[in-house]
Amino acid sequence: MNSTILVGTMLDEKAELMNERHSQQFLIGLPESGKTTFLAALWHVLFEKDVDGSLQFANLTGDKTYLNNICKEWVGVQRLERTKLGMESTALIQLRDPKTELLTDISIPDLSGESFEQQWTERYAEKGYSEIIDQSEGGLLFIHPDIRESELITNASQLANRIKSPESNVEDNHSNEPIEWDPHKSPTQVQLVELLQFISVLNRRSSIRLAVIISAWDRVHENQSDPDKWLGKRAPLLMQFLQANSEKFECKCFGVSAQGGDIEKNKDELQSIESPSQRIELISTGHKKTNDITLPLRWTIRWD
Ligand SMILES: Nc1nc2c(ncn2[C@@H]2O[C@H](COP(=O)(O)OP(=O)(O)OP(=O)(O)O)[C@@H](O)[C@H]2O)c(=O)[nH]1
Ligand SMILES: [Mg+2]
Repeated sequence: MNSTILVGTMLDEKAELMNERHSQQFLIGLPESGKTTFLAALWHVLFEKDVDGSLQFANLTGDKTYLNNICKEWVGVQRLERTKLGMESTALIQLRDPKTELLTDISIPDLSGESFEQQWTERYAEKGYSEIIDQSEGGLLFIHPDIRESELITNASQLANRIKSPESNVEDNHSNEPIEWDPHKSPTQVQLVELLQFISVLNRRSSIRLAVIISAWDRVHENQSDPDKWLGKRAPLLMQFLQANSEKFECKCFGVSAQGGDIEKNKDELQSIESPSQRIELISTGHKKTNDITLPLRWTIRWD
């Protein structure tokens, strides 16, 4: 672990002690759920230190090329490349809390969404992933608002009643050819519950903090000030799973627009904002909107 101390000499002793702390965090989510965009915006805010009260960058061990590259594209409102299997990157970032002067190292690997999809489709987790999860104190689960919806039980029973009724014409409408099961087409929330079940098994801590990030929040038009309500309505299975497993997953929900808008439609508008950190919007239920994208991490590393 890098022991370089970047704060003033009066804090050296304290910082050295605090440097002992390392917090592994995970970042999970299906393909295109907003993980890399979030990481790019987070790196910008940590580094620029231009958002009041936000966590700040103190030091970094490892290669920062990846973080710098995604950040440069994010600042320029460019479309970020999809994270491919095998090109995932990890860096050890030392964070400083300006309110308390505490320091901690965190590592948050940016994994490809495909590696998470594979856990559902092939029921297999890579050894490296298992180790990260086992060592993690907490993490961030991403869900994009354009989710693949599930049929609700209430709708399913209506459909069943229609099929049963003698005047039903359901059978006439479509062929009765069974549709072959394709795990890729499963509802988003079903796949996410499976990811969390993997984590329950792989992580041996009695409890971990899980920040549920509903990304691209600028696309959300219902319950805009209430991400908890959005999740309960649009992903009820996931919400109920989290409530039923609240001893393992201490959970908090955030609506986050890391990009600030649509990369095509709002490009000029986004580019004209002088400070890129001002594009970011984050909301949690019962709190005001803020630009501080470090809040979920502050919560999962238990500095809040
Ligand atoms: N409107 C809007 N779109 C966003 C936002 N954040 C991400 N997106 C879009 O969501 C898509 C996926 O974003 P990524 O950050 O690449 O997602 P990812 O989870 O890293 O995807 P993989 O690398 O495939 O696992 C892209 O088309 C982004 O432009 C946001 O805040 N607002
Ligand atoms: Mg990515």
